[in-house]
Amino acid sequence: MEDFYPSRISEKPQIMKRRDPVIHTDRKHDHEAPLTKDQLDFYEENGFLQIENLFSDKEVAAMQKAIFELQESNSCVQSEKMIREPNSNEIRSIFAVDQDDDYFKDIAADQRLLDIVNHLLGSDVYVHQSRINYKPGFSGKEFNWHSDFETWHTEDGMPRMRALSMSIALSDNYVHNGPLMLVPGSHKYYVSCIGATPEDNYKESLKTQKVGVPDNDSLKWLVDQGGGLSVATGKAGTITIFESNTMHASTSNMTPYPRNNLFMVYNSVENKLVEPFAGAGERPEYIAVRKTTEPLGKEKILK
Ligand code: 6CS
Ligand code: FE
Repeated sequence: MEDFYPSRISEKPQIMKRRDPVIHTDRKHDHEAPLTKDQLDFYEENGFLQIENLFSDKEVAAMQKAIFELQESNSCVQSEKMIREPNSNEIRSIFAVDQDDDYFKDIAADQRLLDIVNHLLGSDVYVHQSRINYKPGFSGKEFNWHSDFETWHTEDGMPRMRALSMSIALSDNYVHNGPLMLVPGSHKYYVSCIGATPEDNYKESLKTQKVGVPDNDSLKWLVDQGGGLSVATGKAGTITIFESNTMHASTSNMTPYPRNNLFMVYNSVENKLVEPFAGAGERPEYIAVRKTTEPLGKEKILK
């Protein structure tokens, strides 16, 4: 298959234009959308969107309890799906929560979320990746600048930009406890990164990402395009949707307040994974789903 977004191949970084729509539904049908025109315009222009109060306080409290229990019950468990902080034994991420736990499976298939995702991606969808990111107080370390799509394309073989992340804040995200930082408008460009992909890169990259991060000049260029930087703060329950190629990062958490988020990555069923473009073998199913790609939701959008 043609590589529309080459990366980690050339010795020089390169910035190219995005070659896919941001909203994959014909915008003539916006009146049927679960989002307002202003929300859709914001997402299309900035590459992310925050929504408050989609879940009730009771639902948010239940999710908080569920991720706390998972953290407690796994504190001594050794599993590949459990990523520890680089310099401590605290849990940084738990992957594939929607595959392993019916409660999270139901959240991923919540029709309120699917209505939005189906509209933005213009098709049926499945979960490409799910995870809880715990960023514990004092010890939670940063996530370097990256476009998720760059990794999913090179390491997982995701062909096109037709996926998005849905992040549900499960603690209050303040400016000071390491919230998500985004470069508004960066989703319109693709930074082709330098550096080959090491074997089993994910074993390191999920703790500290070194390959697939933009060079400083490219990042500055993206920020200088006018959008500056945005910070996705919000009370627990706030949803942040961000496009697969939106450049983002977060700093370490030096405060006593944990920053916990649940992530579901939805991919279009028309954009299923092929062979990884970096040629370095497939990542495990708990990071990049290949088997369970049946469309989610009660009413399927048939094409
Ligand atoms: O490698 C990945 O797929 C993941 N890594 C990061 C740092 N963010 C997105 C994605 O979950
Ligand atoms: Fe990311």
